Amino acid sequence: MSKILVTSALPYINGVPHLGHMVGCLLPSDTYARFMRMMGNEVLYICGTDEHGTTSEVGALKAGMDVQAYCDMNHNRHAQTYKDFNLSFDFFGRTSTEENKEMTYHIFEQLDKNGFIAEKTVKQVYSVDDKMFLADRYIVGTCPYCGYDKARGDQCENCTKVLEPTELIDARSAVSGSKNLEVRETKHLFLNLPKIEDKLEAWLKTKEPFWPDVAYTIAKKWLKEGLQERCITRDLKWGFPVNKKGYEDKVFYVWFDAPIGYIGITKQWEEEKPQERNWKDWWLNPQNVRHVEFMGKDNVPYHSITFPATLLGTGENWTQVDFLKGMSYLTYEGGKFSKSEKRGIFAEDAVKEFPADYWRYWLMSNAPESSDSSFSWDLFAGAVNKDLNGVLGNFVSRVLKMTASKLGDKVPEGGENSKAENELIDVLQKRVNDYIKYMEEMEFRKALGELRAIWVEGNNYISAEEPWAVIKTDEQRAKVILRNCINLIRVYALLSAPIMPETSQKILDKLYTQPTLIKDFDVKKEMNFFKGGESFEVGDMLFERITPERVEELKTKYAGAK
Ligand code: B3M
Ligand code: ZN
Repeated sequence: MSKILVTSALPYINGVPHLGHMVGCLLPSDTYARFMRMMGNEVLYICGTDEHGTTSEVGALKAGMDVQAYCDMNHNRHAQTYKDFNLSFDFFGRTSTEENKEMTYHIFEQLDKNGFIAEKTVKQVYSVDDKMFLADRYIVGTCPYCGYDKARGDQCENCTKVLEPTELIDARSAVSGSKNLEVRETKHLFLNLPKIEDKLEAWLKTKEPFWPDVAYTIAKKWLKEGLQERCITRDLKWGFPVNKKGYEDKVFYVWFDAPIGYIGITKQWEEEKPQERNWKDWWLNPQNVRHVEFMGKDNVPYHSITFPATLLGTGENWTQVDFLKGMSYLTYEGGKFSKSEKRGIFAEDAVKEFPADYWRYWLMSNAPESSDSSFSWDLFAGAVNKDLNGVLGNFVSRVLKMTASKLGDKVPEGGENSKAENELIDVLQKRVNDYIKYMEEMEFRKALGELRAIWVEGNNYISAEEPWAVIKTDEQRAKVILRNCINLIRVYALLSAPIMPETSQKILDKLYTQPTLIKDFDVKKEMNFFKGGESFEVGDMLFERITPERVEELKTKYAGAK
């Protein structure tokens, strides 16, 4: 048994997660954590809300709330949504805690002591009326290139030109609209990445054979372009006050303390049961822990360069990322999800429309792994109707109903497997091996393709063997077929568990049996689990069809303001 530390990128507290966030890191990490537990590993699965930064301050201001209260409220909202999606975190914490503050202070002190912190004076826009320095994107004005009047200080959304805030015409604060802006000098602390570059490159080399292309290419590109010093402090009130003389009125930059948050959150987890848990077993134990990180691809540079460099700079023996799974984006009906335009379906509404497993299945089958993928209601309904209802659901209900009505509510006994069963077992074993291999490699689309194919094998088997016809002339043979089908249903439930945990449990309940590990999965043995005589119940259908009328309704409902 090995120790596997699974982390999902920490969602920003002020955003409402949409399907893209769900499939970008949360669902793949959950699927992997569940799968690895079922393979008999000791898994620690950590996530939480990323709470610092200007966006929280501005969000709270707009909501007319105190920042802490605003974060408390939004943290609970995130936690509830993830619970509704059945994410199996061992702990869902927060980055704004005392635990994370201590961790951030410690790491900063080590970096400073080892000479990796530089001090610099920079020029920045100050809003006199808001009494704060403004981050580039909180300055708006007219784009000097295209004349768009809502261009942000970092980029014009209209013509995509990258801007300096000082280039904007008629610049004003996005917080209050005030034009009373000045350029002021302010001192900041920088992480001296060029000084850690050699160490970082050497470390990255040790990861090369294991890292997926996306992550490795992005990290290499950054190194090739040469690393620059990165500012790790901000002139804000909301955040951890900097623990260095002369900087007490500043706070750490959100991207400095957010990844440290993985560790801080693990400390929170320890504090729930200090006798049993120790954060150091996970974070200061690189020889015995495999750390797998999930994130959207825009987060890759921070996790492959900045954060590893931060940990390397401490000179301490931290557990570093061993495998980094970066995901591309999901679009909504070919366009962007937009909260302000109410376009696209957000996670908290999604689970009100359909059970979590429908989403989990669709999103993982269509995970944007090598390139972006698009959500559409037609595709979603198609997969639910065809794969879930038509193949899996139909097989389960057909087999159990037929057995109950023709032979009673016990697994049929007696008789021996014939060539057809032996062939089925061989085919399934190959597919199961591939499924397990793809899941281990986090090739989710391929894994789900195999899972679907495994379901289809059952349908092919029952169609070819026709127990409903055979029973008229050879009841014993029909019993063998149906017993195999019932065993197959259990196999389906076990293999589907990481993706559809609720459905899996429902199926096992119908068979009055418990979940088990799937390590060294021997199909022949598993197909002989029910030997005959065990009880089962037909119960309800597992899935509901989505009608074309419903699809049209949903399209309209989530199309957004036109
Ligand atoms: N909150 C960005 C994001 O949600 C950021 C991730 C932090 S991971 C340490 O995409
Ligand atoms: Zn422009």
